[in-house]
Amino acid sequence: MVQLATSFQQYSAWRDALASAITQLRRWLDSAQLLEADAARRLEVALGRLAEDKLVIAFVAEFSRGKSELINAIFFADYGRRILPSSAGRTTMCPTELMYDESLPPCIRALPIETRARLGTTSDFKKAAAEWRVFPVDTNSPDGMLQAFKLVSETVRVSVEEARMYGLFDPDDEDQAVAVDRDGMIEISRWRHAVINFPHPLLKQGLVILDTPGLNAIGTEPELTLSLVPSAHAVLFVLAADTGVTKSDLEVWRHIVGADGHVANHLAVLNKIDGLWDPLKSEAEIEAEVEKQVRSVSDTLGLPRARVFPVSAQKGLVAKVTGDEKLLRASRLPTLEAALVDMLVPAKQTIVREQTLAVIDRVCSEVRQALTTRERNLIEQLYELRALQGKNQSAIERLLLRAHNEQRDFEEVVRKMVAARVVLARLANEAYAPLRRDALRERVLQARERMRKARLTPQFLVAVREYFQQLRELLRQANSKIAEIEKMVLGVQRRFAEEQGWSLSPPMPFSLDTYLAELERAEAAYRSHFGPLAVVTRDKWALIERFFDTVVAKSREVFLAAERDTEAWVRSLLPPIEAQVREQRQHLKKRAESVARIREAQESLDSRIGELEEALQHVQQRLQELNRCALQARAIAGADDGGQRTPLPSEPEAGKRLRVQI
Ligand SMILES: Nc1nc2c(ncn2[C@@H]2O[C@H](COP(=O)(O)OP(=O)(O)OP(=O)(O)O)[C@@H](O)[C@H]2O)c(=O)[nH]1
Ligand SMILES: [Mg+2]
Repeated sequence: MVQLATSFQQYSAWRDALASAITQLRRWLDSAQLLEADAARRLEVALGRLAEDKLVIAFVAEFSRGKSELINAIFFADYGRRILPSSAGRTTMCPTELMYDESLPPCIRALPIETRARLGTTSDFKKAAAEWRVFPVDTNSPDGMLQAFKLVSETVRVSVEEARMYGLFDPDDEDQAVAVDRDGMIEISRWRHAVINFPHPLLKQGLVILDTPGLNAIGTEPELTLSLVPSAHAVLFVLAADTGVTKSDLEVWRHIVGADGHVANHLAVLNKIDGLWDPLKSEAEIEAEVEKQVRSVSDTLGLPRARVFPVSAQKGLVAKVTGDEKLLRASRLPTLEAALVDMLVPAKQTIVREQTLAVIDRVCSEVRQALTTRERNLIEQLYELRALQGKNQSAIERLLLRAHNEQRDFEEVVRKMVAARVVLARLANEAYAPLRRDALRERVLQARERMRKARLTPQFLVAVREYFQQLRELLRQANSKIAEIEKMVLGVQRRFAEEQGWSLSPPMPFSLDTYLAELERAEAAYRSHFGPLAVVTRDKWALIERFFDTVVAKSREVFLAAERDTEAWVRSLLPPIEAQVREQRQHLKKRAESVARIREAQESLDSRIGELEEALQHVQQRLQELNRCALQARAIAGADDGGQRTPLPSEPEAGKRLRVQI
C-alpha cells in the first residue's frame, strides 16, 4: 500500500503540474493575442480531462472468494479493522463504487432495488439524484464507518413474483430455487448499486475501487459487464485456493471479465493460500502446493503465470493491522501490490501523457506556423523596402504595382478557401448522418420489433446479431467519410503548399475504430451471456430484454461520443489554414498601403523600415517565448525529447498512434 500510495501521489502531482503547464500556455497565448477559439477549446478539453482523470480498479469474482477482504487488506488496513463487510456466504449484495468527489460530503448513495422494475440503466439513474438514498458517513469514527458500510450487504425478503419483476429470480438456478422459503419469499439485495463517497487519501487522488457481488447479482446487472468492468484500468479476478477454479468461477471469468487471457490489465488473484499453510508440511512442500495451484489457474484461464498472484488477503490484513512483517511477507500481499503499481500507473501515465502532449504540440505548432509566416512576410517586406533606398520614384511605382497585383491575385486563394469550406460542410454532414440519433433509433426499433417476434425462442440472437452488424455498418460509413474528408483537406493543404509555399501540419489522424471495438466487446458480452441458450423461459426472457436495454444504452453512448469526437475533429481542420489565409491577406493589404504611403511621401522609407524591424524583433521574441512555454510543458509531461531534438515537431507525432480526442 505504501508503494501504491507513493506511486499514486507522484502520478497525481504530475497530473496537476501538467494541468498548470497548460493553464500557463493558455494564459501566455491569450496575452500575446495568439489564442484562436478552436485552440482555446481544445486546451479546455485537455484540462477537463486531466481534472476528471480517474484510475479504476475492479474486483470481480464468484461470491465469498474474498474480494472485499482483499480491498480491506490493500487499501484500508490503516483503519485498523475491516471497513468493508466481509464474511462467509454472500456479503456484498450490490455493485459498490468507492471514490471521492469533494463536492459532496462523505456519504453513501444507494439506488433502491425497486428501480430495476423501471426502464433505465444504473448510469441513467446516476443522472437522477432524487432516485438515490443518501446516508451520511462519519469518517472520524471507524465504528461509524463500519456500521455505514454494512449497507452494501443489506437484503430484503420479497415474494418470488416481486423478485421476478426485478429480473432477480432465475428458476434454473438451483441455489435460488432452494432459497425460496415456505411462504414463497426470497431474499434479495436491498440496493441496486452503491457509491461510497469517502475522503481516503488514494480516493482523493482519483482512485476508484469497484467491488462487485458474486455471480447471481452480477449476472443480472448488465451494466457491470458492458461498462463498469471493461472500462476499469485493472481488473482483479479473485479465486480461492480452497475451492480451486470451479465451474461458476469460470462462468464469472467468461461473462464478466470476458477475457481470453490477452488483455494486459487483467490479473488473477489466488486468495486464501493460508488454507495451505499446513504445520505438518515443510515450507518447500507448501510452496510446491501453491505453485501447483497457480499453474492450474494459469492453464485454466489461459493467463500467463506471471499474472496469477497467490495471496492471503485475510492474513495480509491481520499482518498490517498488527504490524507483523513476517506474516505480511507470508501473505504475499506486497507482491500483488507491487504488480498493481507497475501495471496501473505507468500505463495510465503514458496514455494521459500522449493525449495531452498531442493537444499541446498541435496548438503550439499551429501558433508557430502563424508566427513563422508573419516573420517571413516581415523579412520579405524589409528586403523590398531596403532595396528601394536610394532608388527613384519609378522603382516605388513598380513595387506598388506588384503589391497591388499580388493583393488582387490572393483573392483567388480566398475564394478557394470558401469553396473548400463548402465542400467540407457537405462531406461532414455525410459523415455525421450515420452517427445521428435517428439512424440509431431506427436500428433499435427494428431490433426490438424482431426480438418481439422471436419471443421465447433463441431466434432473438439473430436479431441481436443483425443489430450489431447494422451499427458497425453505420460506423464504417462514417469512417469512410472521415477518410474522404482527410484526403480532401490534405489536397487543399498540398495546393497551398505548392502555390504559396505554406507548410501546414496534416490533419490529426482520426477514425472511429475504438468505437467499433467497443461495440464488438458489447456484442461478445451479449453472446457469451445468452449464446448457448437452448430454452428460453419467461424469466430468462426478462433478463435478455433487460440486457438488451443496457446494450441500447451503451450503443447510444458510443454513437454520441463518436458524433462528438467527429464534430470536434472536423471543426479543427480548417481554422489553421484559415488563420494562415487571414494572416497573408492582412499582410498583403498592409504592404500595399505602406508602399502607397511612401509614394505619397506621407511616411519616410526609413521610418517604415524602422517600424518593420521592430515588428520583426517582436515576432521573433514571441517565437522564443512560445518555444519556452512548449518545452516547459513537454518537460513536465516527461516527454522524451532527447538532447538535440527540436522542441516541438510540426507534425503531430504524439497524435499518430492515438485516437484523437480533440
Ligand atoms: N482463510 C481465509 N479466509 C479468507 C481470506 N480472504 C477472505 N476470507 C474469508 O472468506 C469469506 C468471504 O470473504 P469476502 O471478502 O466477504 O468475499 P467476497 O468475495 O467479497 O464475497 P461476496 O461479497 O459475497 O461476493 C469471509 O469469511 C472471509 O473472512 C483469506 O485470505 N484466507
Ligand atoms: Mg464482498
